[in-house]
Formats: sequence, C-alpha cells, structure tokens
Amino acid sequence: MKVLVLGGDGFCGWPTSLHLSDIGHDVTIVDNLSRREIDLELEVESLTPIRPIGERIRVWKELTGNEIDYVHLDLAREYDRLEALLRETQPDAIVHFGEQRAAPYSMRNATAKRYTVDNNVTGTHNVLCAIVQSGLDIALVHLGTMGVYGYGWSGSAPIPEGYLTVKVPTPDGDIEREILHPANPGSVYHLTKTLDQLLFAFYCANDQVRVTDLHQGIVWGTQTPQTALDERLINRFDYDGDYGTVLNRFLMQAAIGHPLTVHGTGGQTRAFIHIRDTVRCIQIALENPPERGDKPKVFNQVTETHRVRELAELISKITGAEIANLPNPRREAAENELNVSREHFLELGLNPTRLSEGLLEESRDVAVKYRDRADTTKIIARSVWRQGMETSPDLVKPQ
Ligand code: NAD
Ligand code: USQ
Repeated sequence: MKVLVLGGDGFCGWPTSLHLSDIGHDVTIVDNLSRREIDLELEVESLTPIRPIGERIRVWKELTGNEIDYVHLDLAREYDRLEALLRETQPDAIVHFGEQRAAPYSMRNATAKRYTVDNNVTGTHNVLCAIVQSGLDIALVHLGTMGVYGYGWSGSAPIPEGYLTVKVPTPDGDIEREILHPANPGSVYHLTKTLDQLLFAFYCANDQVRVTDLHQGIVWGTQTPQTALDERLINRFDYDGDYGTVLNRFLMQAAIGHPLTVHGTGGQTRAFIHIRDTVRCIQIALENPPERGDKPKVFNQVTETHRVRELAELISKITGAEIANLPNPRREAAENELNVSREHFLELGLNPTRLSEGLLEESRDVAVKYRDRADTTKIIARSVWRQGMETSPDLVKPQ
C-alpha cells in the first residue's frame, strides 16, 4: 500500500512510519518540522537524542534496505503543493498526525491559541479538500483524542465509539437518532479535534470520503521494535510542562529525583495506550477502512484507564519517588469516572501492552538512561487555563 504519513517526524508518526515501512508499505512522510521549531521556542529538547529527519531516514535504509520518502510541507499553508503531492504520489491511504497536539501549549497565550486552531483545523480541512479535488479514492486515518468526549459529562456511563443513540421528542412520539457523541473539549487543542469531527462528517456525507477517526488516549512509552534497532532511530520523549504527558513525565521525574507533579488531588481518570499499540492500531485501521458513503468510522484507541494519583503511587512504589500535590493549572474536574468502550480494536486482534509489563523497561531504558539530558527548569507546567492560576515553583514540595 502507498501511504502518506502526515506528521511523520513526530512522537507517534515516526514509529508508525517505521512500522508501516517494516511490514512492506511504501511510506512517504510529510512534515513541516514545526514540532522541532516549538522545541526551540520553548528552549527544551526531547529527553532522548532524536536525530534530524534526513539522518533518521538514511539510517533506516542502511539497516533495512527500505526507503522512506520525505516531503517538507505545511498542511495548513501550502494547499496547492498538497493537492499536487496527492496527484503525483497517488496514495492508497493517508495517516494524519500533523497537528499541534499539546493542551497546555494551546492555552499559553493568544498566539498559541490562534496558531493551534489555524494549524489544526485548516490543515485537516486542506487534507479533505485535496483528497476530493484529486479525484482519488484515498482512505484517511486521523488521530483524534479521547478528550473530544470530555471527562465527567456522562458520569460512569460507558463512552461509546463515537456515536450516541438518542430519543428525539416529536409531536408523533419519540424517534431514535444516532448522533456524534456531544463534544466537551477541555482545552483549545481538544476543541480543534471536536471541529475536525464535523469536517469529517461533512466530507463523508457530501463527497463519500472514507475516514477513520481514532480517539486515542494518552500515549506512553517511547520505543517500538523498529525505533529500538539503532540509537539514531530513537523516538522523541517529551517531559516539559507543555508537551510532556503525565506518565512519561512521572517516569522521568522519578529518574532524576524530582517529586512527582500531581495536579490537584490526582483524581483525574484518563485513558492510556503504549506507543507500541498505537502503531499496531494504525495498521489495523488501515487494513479495515470504511466503505465509500459510510459515516466516519470511530475507534476508541485506548487500552487501560487510570487515575493520575494511582499512577503516581505506582511509580513511587517502584522507584521511591516522592509525590507533590500542586495547584492544578488546568480547569478540569478534580475527580471523574471513565468507562470507555473499546471493542473494535480488541475484536480486530489487538493484544495490548499493559502498564504492568512496560513500566520498568521504560524507566530503565529511557528515563534513567537519558536523565542527564533533562533541564529541571522545564518540568513544572506553567501554562494556565485562566489568568491568575499560575503555579509557583516553590509549591513543588513532597507530600
Ligand atoms: P507530535 O507533535 O510529536 O507530532 C506531530 C507532527 O506533526 C510533528 O512532527 C509536527 O512537526 C507535524 N505537524 C504539525 N503541524 C503540521 C503542519 N501544519 N504541516 C505539516 N506537519 C505538521 O505529536 P504526537 O504526539 O505524535 O501526536 C500525533 C497526533 O496524535 C496528534 O494529532 C495528536 O493530537 C494525536 N494524539 C496524540 C497523543 C499523545 O499522547 N501523544 C494522544 C492522543 C492523540
Ligand atoms: N497531569 C498531572 N501532572 C502532570 C501532567 C499532567 O497531574 O505533571 C494531569 C493533567 O492535569 C491531566 C492529566 O494528567 O488531568 C493528563 O494530562 P496529559 O498532559 O498527560 O494529557 P492531555 O493534556 O490530556 O493530552 C495528551 C496529549 C494529547 C492527547 C491527549 C489524549 O498531549 O495530544 O489528545 O493526551 S486524552 O487525554 O485522552 O484526551
């Protein structure tokens, strides 16, 4: 299969590109390297020493003989080049990771909010529009987020895979309708993913574009069998207050002896998936596309759920790290239940990596191995959801 991986230099996109190439697909990465530019803006680097994209691709060819092409292109700003690329490469499928993905970054200031909306919504719309204009039947797999459903709206009711059946009162009695699950975004970033959903619904109905939207939970872990082949292929590991996600942050904090930074009570329940399972899920989604004329196919891409404080306690037990309860810089429910339906991927053969299996390996092979590269001034989350919620570094005290 000829596959374009949009955002293929990123944390999920790079290991997915290698996995797809490894199983015989013809992969072209499209990326404008904006994530590397944001590292420069934030004056922070991946904990792992990631190599430039050209070197990554050369090493992959050297080791496996497989070629991956790379095109530097901004999805949101270079529409004509994007459409021409589709006509030229004629892909069977596109995997779309190419968005600004950090909720705290998206809440930093007006510039970051506007960039996140412009980049993500225009980029996704450009991809859909280019598929239609190309006249090709290209299946699109998009990375959405569990956060489109929000946390707590439906209490402990199971979160379905995308759609909810509701009763609509009419003068002739109730009728049943299937609707997109109500959107309840918790940040400007999550808001863009809810807007993406409407773009997909429209283009599927109007133009019969085939779309799979993967509502992914928080990805943890770093390496896949392919990225672990050679240190020059290593995947990125974000630990800073904007881009680092909670479990990887806790692992890194434990490795350098920093208290684990629990926001509030840590009663937030979130969904998780290991990066090794992300790449398998993308493969499964590519192998099981919807038919033309179908509504967007939605999979919840998660393997387990945990409360933040339980994760902190688990890591503290393994490593002896102290736990610090910080004022929460976000606006989010202090405690929530999360009951997620995830039948699709299990039915299609996913055999998930459990937290209990991968944690020690991740701590030893990544967090401890590269801990000397950490900049401790970048750990505390400083982006706040509303002015006046600023977190003081003095508050990072053990419990
Ligand atoms: P990332 O920031 O590491 O990678 C995104 C890549 O897209 C980067 O390489 C960036 O340079 C590129 N990009 C961004 N805007 C672009 C544009 N306009 N044109 C071309 N390239 C562009 O993020 P990630 O963690 O790999 O996430 C990938 C996708 O998966 C995102 O859409 C994110 O919302 C989703 N997701 C991620 C997680 C997670 O925990 N990392 C969880 C759920 C969903
Ligand atoms: N949290 C802490 N301490 C920290 C960091 C985070 O307590 O040091 C808490 C946050 O307050 C939040 C939870 O942990 O309640 C998760 O935060 P996160 O930064 O790990 O994840 P989030 O902001 O939700 O975003 C990440 C990815 C995003 C993806 C999303 C999936 O960055 O791209 O869409 O996970 S989900 O959360 O399922 O929507």
